[in-house]
Parts: sequence; structure tokens; C-alpha cells
Amino acid sequence: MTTVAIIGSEKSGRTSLASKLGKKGNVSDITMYEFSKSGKVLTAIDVVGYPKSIKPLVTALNLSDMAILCVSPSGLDACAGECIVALDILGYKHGLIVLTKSDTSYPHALDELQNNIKKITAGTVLEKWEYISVSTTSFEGMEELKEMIFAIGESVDEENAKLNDSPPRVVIDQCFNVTGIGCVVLGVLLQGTIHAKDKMNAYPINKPLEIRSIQLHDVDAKTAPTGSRVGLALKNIQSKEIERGSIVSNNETVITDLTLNCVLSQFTKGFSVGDVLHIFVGLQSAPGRVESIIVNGEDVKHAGPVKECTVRFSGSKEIAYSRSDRFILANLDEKQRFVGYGFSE
Ligand SMILES: Nc1nc2c(ncn2[C@@H]2O[C@H](COP(=O)(O)OP(=O)(O)OP(=O)(O)O)[C@@H](O)[C@H]2O)c(=O)[nH]1
Ligand SMILES: [Mg+2]
Repeated sequence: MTTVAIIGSEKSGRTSLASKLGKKGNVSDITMYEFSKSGKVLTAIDVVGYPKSIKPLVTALNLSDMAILCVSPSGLDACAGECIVALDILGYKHGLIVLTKSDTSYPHALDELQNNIKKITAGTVLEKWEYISVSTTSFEGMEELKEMIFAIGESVDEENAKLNDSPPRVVIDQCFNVTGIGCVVLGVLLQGTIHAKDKMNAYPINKPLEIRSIQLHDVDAKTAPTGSRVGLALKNIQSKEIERGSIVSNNETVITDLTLNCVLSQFTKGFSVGDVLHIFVGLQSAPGRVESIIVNGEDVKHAGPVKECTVRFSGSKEIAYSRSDRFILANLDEKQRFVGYGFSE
């Protein structure tokens, strides 16, 4: 079971590619395309709401095991640059770079494009990602691409298997009420193993619940391992008490104000005390006002790029997280909106 986020700039061929990888399913600011054949299950997420908003990009990357960065023959633009910064500050492990619309280009031009991208991604998490040229009209490269996706999927499965004994955490991306069943949620099991009848909690509301039943791609299951995309019927809780970003777990921290040890991207102008940044953790996001910035033990008014700093934020919305969660900082007023990342103190 592999979930892949299809990202890149406008008109880079994202939707065409996603729609060739599976059958259209759920639509919101992201669209899911599902594929299932001889035990191989693939979900491709088209980030339709991006670049208008960065939220669907962060959402899709958090729901996925791997990313595909689409670059068309017209090359890299600011938006592709922003996707690269996003992948880098998320510390995104797995992905491929797909040169799209190859039928409209020439081999030497595609080689040049690849060299160009290699230069720009040097030193980022994308440095060692593989390249492939594809066309969704001539189907050049499509079968090979699927094989590459499933190969990465296998190494993700091996990594996930090591997390099966960790405390279970499910991040919810959809939630609705089903007549006769009650609250049904869809999400991804980030770590651990869950079983029908398990008693857990919903966060940030911090309310006990029971897992009534589990489905894996519409098939009933008694248990689900790490990495599964699950549908859960929940007992003792109503659908309106849960939203995208909620976490079903046994132990999360819930806060409104937080202090983060941050690393800023070299592609940000930084921020100042008094600025309001957008803070993402998992699928949750909340505005946070910068109250103080400490660099090398000293209180400063402004944090520039490539600096490690400790930032205290005051917020107005409860967010739930675990110690190892990576927070992403964004400034929605900048052209390149991703500022950096941080971990809670
Ligand atoms: N010749 C050719 N055209 C393509 C290919 N893939 C996409 N296109 C065309 O390129 C345009 C953009 O493709 P989309 O798949 O809509 O790209 P997108 O990134 O989803 O675009 P937006 O969501 O509108 O930003 C469309 O007119 C497609 O028909 C391809 O492999 N070959
Ligand atoms: Mg599209």
C-alpha cells in the first residue's frame, strides 16, 4: 500500500499524471486517485489547491509515503522552487523527479533539464532522487514509473514494519457521519498497530473513544499495521468533534502557545518579533504570533535565513502533537512561503 503525492508547479502535468495512476476518488483541495491490482495498492494525491494555498501541499505530503515532483519541459519556476523548499524542510525521505510531457521535448533538452534540476537540488533531500521522463499522451515511461513507485513502496513498507510496535497514532484527513454507523474517519496510521475494539483518544479534543471497526481500502480488517490508509468507525464520539488533522492516539500533547527550536531555510527572508506565522504540524495548522526570538543565547528582534533559533509563539487554537513531530513554519505573505522547521522544546 503506497501513497504518493504528485506535486509541482501549475500546468506541470500533475493532474494528467495522477489520473493515469488510478481511478478518481475523493475530491477536496486534494484529489485521490486509487489503483489496486494483484495485491498492489496505490493512492496518488493530486494537490489541486496548490499553488493557491500551501495547505493542500503540506496535507498531501503528510499523507504520503513518497512524493513525485513534476517538472515540464518549460523548466523550473518559483513554484517548483517552493515545492523543493517544502520537501527539504519536511526532511522528506522518498521521492522521484518526473520530467513530464516528454513527447513535447527532445532527449538532449530533457538531459539538460535534468542537469539543471540536479544543480538546484544539490544539498537538499532531493539530491539522490531518481529521474524519469514520462508522457501521459504517448505513455512513454509510464510502466517504468509505476515500477519505480512500487520499488520505493517496498522500502517504505520495510521501514514501516519496524514501527508496528510503537504507540499507535492515526492522523485523520476526513471525517463524516454515516447513518446507522455513526462517526467514520479516514486517515493514515503513522505508527503502531491498531485493532478493532481498541480504546484510544481523539486529540486535540482529548476525548476517549473506541474503534468499532477497521477497513483497509473498503475491505473489513481486524487489525491494521503502520503505514495503512484506514477507514475507522468510531464509538463514543461524534463526527463534529473530529476534523482534518485530528489524531487518534493514546498520548498526545495539546497546546496553544509553543516554543520551537527552529532551523530556517536559506530561501526565506526570515521574520521578526510581532509577525504572525503559519504553523503546521501533521495536517493541523494554526497562526502563531512571534513573541520572542533567541539566537545564540541572545534575544533578537529578527531572525534571518540559515539560522538556528528558539522561537516562542502565542497561538489561539489548540494543536496536538508528539515530541518527535516536526513543525513547519510558513509566512503566507512571502513569495516563497516556507520559512523553516522546528521541534518543540
Ligand atoms: N503533450 C502532452 N501534454 C500534456 C501531457 N501531460 C499534460 N499535458 C497537457 O498539459 C496541460 C497541463 O496538464 P495538467 O495535467 O492539467 O497539469 P496540472 O499541473 O494539473 O495543471 P494545473 O492543475 O492546471 O496547474 C494540459 O493541457 C494537458 O493536456 C503530456 O504528457 N503530453
Ligand atoms: Mg491540475
